[in-house]
Amino acid sequence: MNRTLAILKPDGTGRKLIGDVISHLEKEGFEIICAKMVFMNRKIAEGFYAVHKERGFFNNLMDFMTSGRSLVMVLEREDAVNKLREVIGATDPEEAEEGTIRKKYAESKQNNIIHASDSEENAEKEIKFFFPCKELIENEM
Ligand code: 3AN
Repeated sequence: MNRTLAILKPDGTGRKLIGDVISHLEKEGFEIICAKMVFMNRKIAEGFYAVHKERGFFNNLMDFMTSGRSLVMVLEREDAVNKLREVIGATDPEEAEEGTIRKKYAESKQNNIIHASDSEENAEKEIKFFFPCKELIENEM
């Protein structure tokens, strides 16, 4: 078992897709370990997407990520990082495979509904970014 971070972005929450997306993830065998609604301010969005700071789309991405609430989730299953990337599909919904979350729901490369960590290392960093405290070690409590 391992864990990864998913974020249902403001386009997903705004379009009332929370239930559909969670249901899709549960059917794919993911368990929700931790979840919270976050209305990101600029500082949080910039911190989370710091690796993209030099990219041309960064400012638009910041406007988008601070435009509404996001649902931030820690998900668990076997091979969680790779499996979640597979289940969400390619960054550009037009290139995403049939049946993936982005293919089903996303409108554009920017408004692509959902984020998923792209490596084990980033999953660990991203989980700590949004859930820095002990709430995740529920089994040890
Ligand atoms: P992914 O989310 O598939 O890992 P990244 O990490 O390359 O994709 O990009 C992070 C986010 O930046 C994407 N989810 C998307 O919202 C936005 N993004 C990426 N590439 C573009 C682009 N060419 N134009 C607009 N937004 C983009």
